[in-house]
Amino acid sequence: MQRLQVLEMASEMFSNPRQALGKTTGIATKRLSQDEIDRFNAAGFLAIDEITTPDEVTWIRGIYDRLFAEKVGWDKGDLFDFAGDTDDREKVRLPQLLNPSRYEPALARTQFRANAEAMAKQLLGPRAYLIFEHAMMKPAHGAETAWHQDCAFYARYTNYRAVTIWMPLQPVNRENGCMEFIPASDEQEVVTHHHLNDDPRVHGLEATGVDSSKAVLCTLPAGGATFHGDRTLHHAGPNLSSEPRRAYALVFGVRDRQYTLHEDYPWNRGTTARDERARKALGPVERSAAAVKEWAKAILRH
Ligand SMILES: O=C(O)CCC(=O)C(=O)O
Repeated sequence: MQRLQVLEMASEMFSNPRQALGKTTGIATKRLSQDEIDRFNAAGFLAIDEITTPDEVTWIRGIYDRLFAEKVGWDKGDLFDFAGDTDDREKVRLPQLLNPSRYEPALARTQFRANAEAMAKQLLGPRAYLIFEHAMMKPAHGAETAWHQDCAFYARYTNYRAVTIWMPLQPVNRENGCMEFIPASDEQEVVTHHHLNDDPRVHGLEATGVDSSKAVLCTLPAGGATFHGDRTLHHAGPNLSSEPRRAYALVFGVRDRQYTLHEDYPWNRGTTARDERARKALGPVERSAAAVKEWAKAILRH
């Protein structure tokens, strides 16, 4: 067992997200109450009205708009169309940017991140760390984010138990596409998903047969936050307003063998337009390291 753990840590070092996304600095100024933790544990989601200061939200928003205006990350596959399969960065309908702090390192030093990490540790335990970030900019009149579980996006042998902390940069409501969750839906395994439009080149996934009659809509002020687990079914409606809906999400995780995704599903085989660009962007050394990592995961987590 000990030997396995050592090997597993070694396999992670080939592309350690802790290094890629930097260390969280800064001191947390907010924590979840016991009542909030209990509500998250019971329902698989939570909403709070404030995770950082209004000044910081304004500052992040300036950076956010610049990163999307400059279309950073397109060649690496970090920027893509969540709802389409276009290879043309000018034709993206629902832009999503992965790991924005790679393109603006100041985002790694926010109060949002310090508070979110402290709260994630309250929910997942002291070993929780930032595994991933993303920003989804839903343009005016932009499409819905279909019902899904985040774990459906994971590749085979991923074994995180994760919490996404999603912060809107303006007030969100039913009109501009706030988040919605199905209570206790995190108690099930990954459900069947399919690519949007049944097109395997589209990144976005949709869970099939979701009964949304019990969905809870989470309206929030700018700088509020929702929290959800990687198995919680969630959705955000279309943006019917005339302003973009900006959201920035941090995903924290801990390794958990019970959460290992053993199957390669038809919808997570790495066939999207984004995957193609990401593969092309790798140099020979990175490509070999990724192959060794996949091989090590397959042996260790089988
Ligand atoms: O921002 C959105 O519309 C959806 C975000 C989402 O699904 C997530 O952060 O897991």
